[in-house]
Parts: sequence; C-alpha cells; structure tokens
Amino acid sequence: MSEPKNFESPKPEPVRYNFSQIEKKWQEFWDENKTFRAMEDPKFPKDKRYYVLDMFPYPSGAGLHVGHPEGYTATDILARYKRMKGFNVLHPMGWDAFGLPAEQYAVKTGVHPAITTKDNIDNFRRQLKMLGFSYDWDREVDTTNPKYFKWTQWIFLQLHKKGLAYIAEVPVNWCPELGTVLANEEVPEQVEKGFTVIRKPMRQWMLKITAYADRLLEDLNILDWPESIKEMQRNWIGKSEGAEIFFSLKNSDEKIKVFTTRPDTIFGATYLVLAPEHLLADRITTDKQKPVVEKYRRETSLKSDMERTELAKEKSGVWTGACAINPASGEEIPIWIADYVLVSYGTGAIMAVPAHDTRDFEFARKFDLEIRVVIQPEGEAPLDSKTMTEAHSHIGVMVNSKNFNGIKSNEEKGFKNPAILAVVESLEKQGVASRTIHYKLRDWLFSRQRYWGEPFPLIHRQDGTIETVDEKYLPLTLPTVESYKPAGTGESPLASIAEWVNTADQSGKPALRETNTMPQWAGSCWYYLRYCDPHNDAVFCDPKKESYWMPVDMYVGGGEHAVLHLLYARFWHKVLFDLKLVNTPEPFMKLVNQGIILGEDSQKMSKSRGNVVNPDQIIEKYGADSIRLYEMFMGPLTQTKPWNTNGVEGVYRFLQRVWRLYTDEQGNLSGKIQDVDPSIELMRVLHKTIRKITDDIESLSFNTAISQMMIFVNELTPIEIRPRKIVEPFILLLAPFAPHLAEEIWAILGHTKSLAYQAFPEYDTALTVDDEVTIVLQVNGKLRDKLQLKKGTDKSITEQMAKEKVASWIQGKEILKVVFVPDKLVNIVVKG
Ligand code: ANZ
Repeated sequence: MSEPKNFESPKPEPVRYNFSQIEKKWQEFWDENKTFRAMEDPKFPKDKRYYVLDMFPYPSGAGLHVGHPEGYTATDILARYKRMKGFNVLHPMGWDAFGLPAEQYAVKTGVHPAITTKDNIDNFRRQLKMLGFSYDWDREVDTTNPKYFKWTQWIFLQLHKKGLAYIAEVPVNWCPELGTVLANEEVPEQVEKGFTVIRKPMRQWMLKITAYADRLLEDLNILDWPESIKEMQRNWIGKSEGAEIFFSLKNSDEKIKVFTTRPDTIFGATYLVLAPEHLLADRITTDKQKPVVEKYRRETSLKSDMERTELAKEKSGVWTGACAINPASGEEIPIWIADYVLVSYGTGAIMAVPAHDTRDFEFARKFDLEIRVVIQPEGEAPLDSKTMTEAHSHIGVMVNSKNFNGIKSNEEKGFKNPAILAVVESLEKQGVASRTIHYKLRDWLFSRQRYWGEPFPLIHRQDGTIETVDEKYLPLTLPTVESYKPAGTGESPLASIAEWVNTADQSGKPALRETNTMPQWAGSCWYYLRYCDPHNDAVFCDPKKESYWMPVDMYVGGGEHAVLHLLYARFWHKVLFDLKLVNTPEPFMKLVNQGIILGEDSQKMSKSRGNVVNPDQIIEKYGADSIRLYEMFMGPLTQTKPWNTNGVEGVYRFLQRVWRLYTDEQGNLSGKIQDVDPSIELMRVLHKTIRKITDDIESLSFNTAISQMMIFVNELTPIEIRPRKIVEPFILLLAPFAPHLAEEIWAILGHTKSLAYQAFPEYDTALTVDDEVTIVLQVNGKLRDKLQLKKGTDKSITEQMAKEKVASWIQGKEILKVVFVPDKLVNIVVKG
C-alpha cells in the first residue's frame, strides 16, 4: 500500500522522551511478568470482579486499522483503572478467524487458509502488543483452532439434541458470486457490495432461533445497551399482535387465511393479495390468467425479500381471475398476486386496505382498485377516497363499517385498541378469525457451502436419516483439499473429497458426512465463555469459572453487529442457560458502540479514497501512548469523528510536557520534585483532577478526562518546587491512558514495582469544591449583576453587598422583599 499523504507532515521536534525505547521496555516487562494474568481468586467477591470485553477482530490481511485501537483503548483504560480500583479484571483477546477473505485468497493462490490465518493472527497480535493493551494473553482464543471449534461443534450437538437444529428445504438467499447461501441478516451487506442475492429452495441446516423470540425481546429490558441497538433488535424480532381472518373463495370450499394487525379496517378490504409462492396461488388461478400468473411468479423468484418489500419500489402484481368474500361486509373482492407480500411472513396472504395502508394504496392506484375510507381522522375534513394522495394509517373513528361505526381507535397496537378488539371479538364469534402473534424473525439459516468453517458433526445414513458424530470423536477437523473453489452447484468444496465424505455410521454401514460448514457467526456466539476457561479439554467452560466471571460487565464494539452477532450470541447463551451450562440469562450486561473514525477528509476511510490511516505508521512516529491518547481525545467515544494528524502531534507534545514535568535534561528525576508539604491551592488542583478523571472514566468520557490532565500539567509546569504529594498521584491518573510513559515515570520516582496494581488515587470531596461562589444578583427577577463571595457568606453580608452592587437599579425605589438563596442568588423586589 502506498504511504497515505497524511504522514508527510514535518518530523516532530527532537525529544528527550524516547518513546520507542520506553514502550518496548514496558511491553516486554508486562509480557515476561504476566502482569495482566487473570486468576479466579475467591478473595474477590462477585462485585469485585470485572469482565471487560472487546469484540474480537477478524484477522484480515490488511492488519489493524485505526478503528480497532479506538474501542480497544477504551476497554484497556477501563481494565487498567478497575485493577487499580481493586477489582479482579478479566480482559482477554482472540480471533474470529473463520471467514471468506482467507478462503477467497486460498481459491486464488492455493495457500491453505490456515496458513494465511496464522500469519494474519501473528501480525494482529504484534500490532496489539505494540499498543500496550493489558490483555491476559494466556487466554487468547482462535475460532479456527480445532481445540476451540471442538466445542463449537459440541454446542451445536446440544442444540441438535434439544431439537433446535433441523434440516429443511427452504427458500434461501443464494449468492451466485459467493457460491453460497446467506442468512437474512447477512443479505443487506452483500447487496450493498453489488452482489446478487436470489431466492431458491435448498436443503439447509436451520437453527430454531424463533423458539426464543419472546425471551430475546423481553430480556432486552434488563440490558444496559444503547436504545438504538435494542430498538433494532426489537424491530428485527418484529412481534406483531393481530388476527388471522378467513376469507372464503367465491364458488369454492377453499378458504384463504390472511394475517392482519388492523382488523378494524376490514370493511375497507377491497381486494386480497397472495404472495407469488403461496400454495393456493396455482389452484385458484383461472385458466385464462394462468400464463400471466406463471410468468409473474417466475420473475419474482429472482428477487430478494429486500428488493420486494422496499417501500419506494414501483408496485407490481397480477389478478388471478378469482374472487373471495369479505366476511365482514359480505362483498365480493378480487384476489391478486403481488411480490410485496412475502410468503415467509404471517400467512403469506393479506387483506388489502388501500385507504389505510401505504403499499396497498399505491397498488390500488396503479391497478385502479377500489379505495374505501373506513377510519376517519377526528376533527379534520372527511377523507375522500377519490382525492386522497396517500393512505391514512393513523388513528380515527370507524366509518362505513356497519354497526362498528363510531368506535374510536387509539394509539395502542394489538388488542388494547378498542376498535381492533371489537372487530376481532365479533369475527371470532362468527368463527372466521382468531387472535395471533407473528414475528418477523425467521429461523437462522446455519449452513454455508464453504470450506473455511466448522464442519458439522453429522452423518447422513443410507436410509436418509441423520446420525450425530459421537462427542468423543470431536473435533471433526477439515481435510486438506486440492481446490478451495465452491463447486457452484450449491455444494461446498468438501463435497468433492471422497475420502472425507465417505464414512460409516454407527452400525458400520456406509454413510456420508454432511459437507456444509457452519457460518462465521458460530465461533463468536460463545467465545466470551471460552475466555473464562480457554484451555479446558474436558468441558467447554468449567461451570465454576463461568460463574466466577460471567456475565460480561462491559462489551465494546462496532454498531454494525446490532442484529447479527449480538442476536445470535444472545440466542446461544439462552440455550446454554436452559441447559444449565451457564448461570446468567444474558451474556453482555452493558454494551457500548464506539463511533466510526473517518478519514482526514471526513469521508469513510477506504483504500480507493487514499484516506486510510495506518496505525503502524502513527506508532512509529509518535508512539503507542500518543495514538491511544489521541484516539480518546478526538471526541466522545460513541461519536463518529474525522482523523486529524495535527491532533496526534498535539497529544504527543502534551506527553512530552508530562515527561519534562518530572525529569531533568538527563532524564533523571527533576530536582524540582521535592518532599515538601503542598499548599492548599495545589491540593485543590490535585483533588479536583482526581475527581474529574474518576467520574469521566466511570462515564466513559475519556476526552474530557484528558482535558483535565492538560489543565493539571499547565498549572504545575510553571511551579519551581513541585511537591511529590501532588505530582506522584497524577502519574497514577495518567497510567490507564498512557501506561508506558506512566510506568517509566513511576520508576523514575523511585518505585520498584509496576503501577498496574497501585491504588488509584482517591479524592477528598471537601478539596474538590470551590471556596468561592458566584452569586447571581437580580432586581425584580431580572439579572443585573454578579458577585464573587466566599462560600457560606451569611445572609446580611451578602444582601448588603448585593444592594451596593445594584444600587443604580434600586435607587429611590421601595424595597418590598429580598429573596436570598445561600451561595447562589439575591433577588431584590422593588416598587416604583
Ligand atoms: C390489513 C391492514 C390495514 C394492514 C392497514 C396494515 C394496515 P407488521 O406490523 O409489520 O406485522 N402483511 C401481513 N402479512 C404480510 C406479508 N406476508 N407480506 C407483506 N405484508 C404483510 O405488519 C402487519 C401488516 O402487514 C398486516 O396488517 C398486513 O397488512 C401486512 F390499514 O392488514 B395489514
């Protein structure tokens, strides 16, 4: 990669603070001494252990990008801070290493993905170590290591045993370019990249995540997660309360079951729509309409659900030639087929109410179908179906609805809405409707036609039944293949390795191995559990260790995982919880999404734009502490923000100033640091700094914590005698942020032990409050002036001084009243 132009700025001035030497020294020290090893020490009660987790990276060939150190520095600050606060901290790192790029590289070059993966992991580890993160490297996990995926396969077997894994012929998202199927959750990303995704029926492994829909929804309430992510999960699960209503077919005994969340609009249902794949579509289509219906069905089979349901899309559809009877009005209505109705949701059939549903409205306008208003907004001019330009989907009063006229619908969804309830109760009495709940969430398509993934521990017997591989034979490893290229037939490259595929079942009869592999999400569904006990060969995680460390207290990572990893992991965790293999219903109690770092041009970083910042180059020029500090100083952690190399220079200069505060020209302890008693003013500066930094770390406001450090250094620099009692604690405050420099200065201050477990300074509240207060002076409630006074000055003195200050406003007027709020306000009420 060519050197991005951002780095052509002049070399920083020569310094006495030799970061490359210092950083290397301390990294080696931490490594050799295993400073950050976490042990299950019973001395620490549950509320004194802290599990802080990063979303582990996919070790790509490109190495770390600057987005990685952002989240990782934030968690590292927390980990280091909590250790100093007396917590037993688990802060691990590992690799989510199955994945397409290594496989695609293998297709091109023939190099085994395991080799590429190992090289990439080595590079990632080197880069992370260079940043001085305090991981317990003894707990490193790699999802592609057979010792790890043995347990991914084992957990799959538990899901299978519980009936949560099944094989089914389902319409899948097939991506011809990738030669594999994709989960619904994965489709948007690939479509964005320009890949085609078409629907086709295939036999695939599914996981019954839908069995957990309600709990996945409910338990969001106990999580301290960003509201936006919770909302995305809620929408993805998509719980809808409504009714299934039967419409009978004209001249036939067949019935069509529709799903609606708005039974209150039934009198406005002027036509029905079936999904093109609906089983009845074929049967009810009249001979005359057969050719157009057939053609339409063929065309839609090539489209993805996303394309079909996009609101902005031009509506399409065809009439079947058949009609149904509206059970409420008794009227005859036409039955259409249209691709905006999905076969996989509800019953795959809808009653269309164009006056009150946007998509139905557009469809009716296009095909000139009747639009009938049945909900009238209150207090507004009556809606006219002829002149309406859009559907009225809000609340109102029922009209044109026979004996339901006048019933008001409110904001509530489902049966708490009186209009919906009234209609449903009536239709239920007639035996043509029943209440139901539908979810948007579909079962998780869990197999991929790839080589570089976990093989399924499953065998297909001759008689068509399936046998699971005995646990004692796990891990079931990947064979070496000649070609990593997917066959394109919908089979994985494993299918062409006869020696691997052909096996025997338990009775010794010939049988075939399952040749699909698991999706990349499998390994990341439980890695946070493996960290608790990474080397155990007997169980996936010792229950004692699991209950010691879990749940994760703080999870930091990118917001792009909102409905993929975070939903899948919650699902597996709940299954393990039901199996009594873990003791908490949820894995990640608090979640924080770091903001995206843009290029210097405020655009998304990308190779093609040439605005990618390489952390290696920044570290080489400014050191790890600078990049750590800079990424935390850029702005609030969760905000999107542009990179600015001048900003790195700024924090770099700040670190030099810190160095100069403590050392002389030769790099020895400065003679200005002396064991003298500090003045009360300096005590105040220190205690305010401790308080601000403590509060800011707790609330993840790292940028303002750093501002406070800068204030401190500015205040101390001009002072010729720097009391040790003031400057020494400051190094401990700096340590979580710039640990290398802090360790070095700590040693220069004469300490022989690492500061990693030194107590974080405590503040004395009395020393953190200002001695002087500003009193607001009002006359008749209007701000007229302000007064600086010693805190706690009594009423009579304050009033006296206030009156002098605002004399011109009260002169010659009668004082009616004086309002006094101690240390805050004096309001003089006058007349005339
Ligand atoms: C009549 C109606 C009238 C509807 C109205 C809405 C508004 P949610 O809330 O997302 O669950 N629908 C049902 N099944 C469908 C399918 N397979 N494909 C596409 N649309 C489908 O949405 C439920 C509503 O979406 C249902 O309520 C149905 O349209 C439509 F004023 O029925 B409704």
